[in-house]
Amino acid sequence: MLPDLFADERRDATLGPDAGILGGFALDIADALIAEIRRMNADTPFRHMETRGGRRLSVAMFNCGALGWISDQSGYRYTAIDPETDAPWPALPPLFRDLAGRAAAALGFDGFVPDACLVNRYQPGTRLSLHQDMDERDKTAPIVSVSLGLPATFLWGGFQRGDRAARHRLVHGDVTVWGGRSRMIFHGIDALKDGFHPATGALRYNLTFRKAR
Ligand code: MD3
Ligand code: FE
Repeated sequence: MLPDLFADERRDATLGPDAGILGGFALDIADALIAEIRRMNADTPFRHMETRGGRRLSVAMFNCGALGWISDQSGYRYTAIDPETDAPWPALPPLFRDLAGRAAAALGFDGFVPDACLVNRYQPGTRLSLHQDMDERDKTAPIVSVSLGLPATFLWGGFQRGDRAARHRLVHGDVTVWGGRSRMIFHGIDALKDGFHPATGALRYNLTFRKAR
């Protein structure tokens, strides 16, 4: 798999089996992706969800697509209705769906059609501690993520929380794809460093495309 991954100066990298970084894969449409985030955010606020234990997530989030990931006092789950607006999540923009399908196919996952897109917003200091993505019914589908704005340090762990994590830099326009044997890897984002990016200011956005059901 991925015979040409190190073929040129692109920052593509394999992370593990069935997982890779596609350096700059979304760079040509990054401005359009950010415009879609801002358009949807006009009606659908970013919010800091709470964990079952009552802790507030430092990442702010909203969703688009048929289903959205939420966390509250009852735990984690996917819902069709945004509990904040009592309306369906905004539709998945065709540009988003097309990008996710092309990125998945680049790693050999053909026919990926996401039904959920989590939009994460990081401010300086925001972190996402090591976790597994376990709330999706179909664990055979890959997950595609898109980094926009400020750079971040991605933590790539093992199959147990205590496993030592490798660190990878993710920058504006990078796309990552995770499936197969890497689907249940512990992963996270280190505390975001202060900075300014011309496309987003002092923010990092991450789009995470999933097949939730
Ligand atoms: C590796 N988000 O929303 S995306 C998440 O940058 C999440 O906002 C991070 O982890 C972010 O759950 C990282 C990359 C990612 C997503 C899912 C994975 C990496 C993954 C699932 C399995 C292994
Ligand atoms: Fe995750």
